[in-house]
Amino acid sequence: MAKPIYILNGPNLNLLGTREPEIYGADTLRDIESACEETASRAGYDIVFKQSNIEGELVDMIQEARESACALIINPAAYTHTSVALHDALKTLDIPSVEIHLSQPAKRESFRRRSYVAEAVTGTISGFGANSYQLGLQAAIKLL
Ligand code: CA2
Repeated sequence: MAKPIYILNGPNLNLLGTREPEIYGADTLRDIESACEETASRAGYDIVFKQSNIEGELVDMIQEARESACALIINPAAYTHTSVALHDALKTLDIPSVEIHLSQPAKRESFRRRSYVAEAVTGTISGFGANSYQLGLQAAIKLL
């Protein structure tokens, strides 16, 4: 049995579907998880889908993925723009890794233009709403 694909979500993404639908869409994180489960299962993979508001917990999840995952997808949310800890953890991975964003940070405030994560992952997908998760998953699966 193949190892699962880890899909990690950073701070405030547990609030998806409740506020700012014009930026982040109307889907809840649970809706996104279900769609990812379906896409992954069609390709023969299981997923482990997690969310945390705590930077250190996300570091622990990435470290767990080193042993337990075949690929990692991450929406680091606001930590994208601040976290050397996530950058360092992601750099230790020997599996495909994809940074994803619902919105297109490059079109937003200037502080969102810097990603500490982009330099540590295989590739980035952003700006497609909830579909960014599907595209990220497909990109990772292609690499497996
Ligand atoms: O577009 C994305 O996916 C982001 O990672 C979302 C982050 C933001 O800091 C990044 O620049 C881009 C914010 C996630 C906050 O999610 C909320 C969801 C509903 C209501 C309020 C916040």
